[in-house]
Amino acid sequence: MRYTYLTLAITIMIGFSASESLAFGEDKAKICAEAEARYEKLYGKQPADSGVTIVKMYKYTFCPLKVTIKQGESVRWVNVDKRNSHSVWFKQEKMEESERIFPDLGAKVEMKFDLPPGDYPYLCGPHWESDGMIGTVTVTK
Ligand SMILES: [Cu+2]
Repeated sequence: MRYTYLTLAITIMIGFSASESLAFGEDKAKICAEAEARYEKLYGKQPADSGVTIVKMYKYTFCPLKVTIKQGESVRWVNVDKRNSHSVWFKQEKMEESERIFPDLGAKVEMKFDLPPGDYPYLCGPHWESDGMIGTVTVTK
């Protein structure tokens, strides 16, 4: 009998955390779909320059959350929000935080990655603690 109660309790806990993370994932997917639409409205449909991957900053989210680039390529962060400013900060790499990027047309941060292959997590200075605004750039050979 005790075993049954314990199993039930564990099942409920697992069920709860699974639905929590699912809701979170769906939310981010929806935000990023909106960010895509915003970007297209602001900048049109033209493809990015070659060797440049674009990350949109929108509603406390980096979209896409993770990007993979080749060593020597660049990432351009564009704010497609309506009001908030954001930044790009590779804190773990002991790099300086970028300036705050406001949602002005053409405002961006662009960085070329000559770093060794690996995962480089980064933060938005004003929103990483409060809203979990965190992204990753993966550099490959
Ligand atoms: Cu931010």
